[in-house]
Amino acid sequence: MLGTMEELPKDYRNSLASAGVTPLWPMMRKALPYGAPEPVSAPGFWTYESLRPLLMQAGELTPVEKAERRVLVMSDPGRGPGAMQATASIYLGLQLLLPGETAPNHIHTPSAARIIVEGEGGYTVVDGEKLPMDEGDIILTPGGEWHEHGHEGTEPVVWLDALDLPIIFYLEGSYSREGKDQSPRNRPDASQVEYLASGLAPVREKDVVSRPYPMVRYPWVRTEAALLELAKYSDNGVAELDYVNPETGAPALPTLGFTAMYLPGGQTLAPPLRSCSSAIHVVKGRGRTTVNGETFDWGPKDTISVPVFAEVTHETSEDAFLIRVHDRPIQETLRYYEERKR
Ligand code: 1HN
Repeated sequence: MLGTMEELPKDYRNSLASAGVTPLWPMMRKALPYGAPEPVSAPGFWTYESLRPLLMQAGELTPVEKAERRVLVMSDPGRGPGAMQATASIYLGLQLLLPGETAPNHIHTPSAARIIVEGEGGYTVVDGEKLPMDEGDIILTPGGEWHEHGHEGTEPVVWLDALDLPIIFYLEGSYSREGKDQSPRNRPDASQVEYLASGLAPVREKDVVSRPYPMVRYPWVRTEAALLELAKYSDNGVAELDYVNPETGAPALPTLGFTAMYLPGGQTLAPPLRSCSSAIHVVKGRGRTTVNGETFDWGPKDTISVPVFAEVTHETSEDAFLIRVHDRPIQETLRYYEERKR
């Protein structure tokens, strides 16, 4: 047993505090738990059915000009009400844009990605490139890239934002700047022009380097088709594909990775325990997922959060397509990503 704070004489503790120091040994086990981390985060579950009416109400209560981004943030149950994060590293929020509205151009240090949940006619402009928002698409707005949203359709558009904000905030690195509206280039985005086929990239002149994020939109139609094709040749019918930078193969963002999953109906899947935390968003299908003994019955557009090293079991009642957002890339960079077989 390590010594505790209470064992130390009161006047000694006061002297330590006055000197601006604190003893390590009473905090040693908290700072370095044995064998595995002890997460604060708890499993979370947000149904679209419960959040959609609240989001539409936000649309009535708060004009977009007074919100800049009209978002309901998913609070980690382990941190409680008001928490601005879903796991230690992942911020999740549902954002609403009504027809004709715009969300102004800005730039910031955290990186973001959005998964389109509902609606047609929404778009994001990233670094001059106008990206249509179709359901299931992933659109990246990496740190340091100007971005703004607009809506040319007739019904509400909703998307799920995932950001590395908790990390950048913890590093005291989070800030933004506002800018003038961008003038979108009059050309379809790179996913529709330059990166139409996996394995093919545009020819570049000598010494011309590609942009750090050459493709910031991943159309869902292509993801779904690729999953179904891969699943045909998989032993258990399950298929998983990572979203990568098409020039380098690197994860979509430096901090966050995105994995598309196809699970056929009637399947039980118990992935390894992972050192990364995740959020799982249901694009289509139904099933039940147990996270550390908590069971969530999910359907289309629902979202689950998974703390580090959680025991996860998925059971599908229908063919299901999921997108998993995770912080494996940052853990790989820091060289501690780990998987443990169950
Ligand atoms: C942001 O820029 C967006 O651009 C969404 O849509 C959510 C949450 C925190 C900080 C910046 C967006 C955000 C955000």
